[in-house]
Amino acid sequence: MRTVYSADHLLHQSPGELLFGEFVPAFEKPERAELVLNRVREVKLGDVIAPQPCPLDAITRIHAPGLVDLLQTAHQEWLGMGRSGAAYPYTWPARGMRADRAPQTLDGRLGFYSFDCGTPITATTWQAVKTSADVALTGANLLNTGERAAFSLCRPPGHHAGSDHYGGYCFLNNAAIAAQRLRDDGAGRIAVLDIDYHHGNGTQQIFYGRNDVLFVSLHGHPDQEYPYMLGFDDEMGAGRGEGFNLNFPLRWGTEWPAYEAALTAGLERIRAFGPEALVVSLGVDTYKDDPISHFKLEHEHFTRIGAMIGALGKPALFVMEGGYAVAEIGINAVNVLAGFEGA
Ligand code: OKP
Ligand code: ZN
Repeated sequence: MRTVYSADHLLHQSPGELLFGEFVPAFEKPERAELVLNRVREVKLGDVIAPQPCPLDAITRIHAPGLVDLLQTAHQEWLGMGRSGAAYPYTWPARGMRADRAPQTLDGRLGFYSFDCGTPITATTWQAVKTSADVALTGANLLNTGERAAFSLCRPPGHHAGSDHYGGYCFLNNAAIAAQRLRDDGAGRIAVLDIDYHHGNGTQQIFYGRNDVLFVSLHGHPDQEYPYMLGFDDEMGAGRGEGFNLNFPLRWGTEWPAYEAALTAGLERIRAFGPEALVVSLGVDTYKDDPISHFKLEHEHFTRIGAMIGALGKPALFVMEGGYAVAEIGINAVNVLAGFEGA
């Protein structure tokens, strides 16, 4: 399969994040995408192509204009206030506060449109974020031209970004933007399968009221794991979307047998839904040595995951999400893709 990649991802580099009260180097770093790309080339997965720049309206199909505008302008405004470094939010709306209107000040808007402090905006973040969405859209276009599969090597990742909020290293929801593109280009039903270790709260929120996009996610249980406030198994969709959201929260220490059982059940629901195509939020932070995660998958299990997805017999767009065991991220991610192709 072909890989869509752009070096523009290097334009986003987080200066660091808070971890247990200390400011530490960011886990989500540029090396991640470079090492996945190296592995794609090493195993000769297929051609590596550049993204086509897409108009902004593919993004505003999913995201609020206020969020998109903030991502584009926040850092310039930050500098204009005499500040340096990256723009971080520090105050967020809580229950009972005004959620019906965005604040006017930059600090107000940074908090209003985000849900954590681990997702800083630098001077060149927007270019990286916009190109990451283009990488996803270009992958969707490959499926539209009849390819059975494509790999969008997105960075920054996207599945935590909701319609009007960013966070969790994510600014725009690449997988959701791609799924919407597939719908807009004629697919009646699309399934999004999220196998990143963390719950794809953004993707769930975006499609929660819809029955044309099924969301299925396997992830660390929100009783134990980020993002803590979404991803429980009683979240099944709302209104017309009822029955079209399916979460498999799994406990710390989850090993292959329990993971395989959940994936089998998730794929069964996708099969019953009968989508024209699948978008896979491909995070490999389920790996046993991931520094911020607590599942126990090994290299070979990623191959098996790919084969199980391939056995659905549907076209699939793989969109890169997380994975922080950097030395092994290429092996794990490309094992899923090779497993899919071998199925
Ligand atoms: C993004 B993706 C460790 C705490 C967790 C946010 C995790 C975001 C994961 N510093 N911080 O789903 O891989
Ligand atoms: Zn993750």
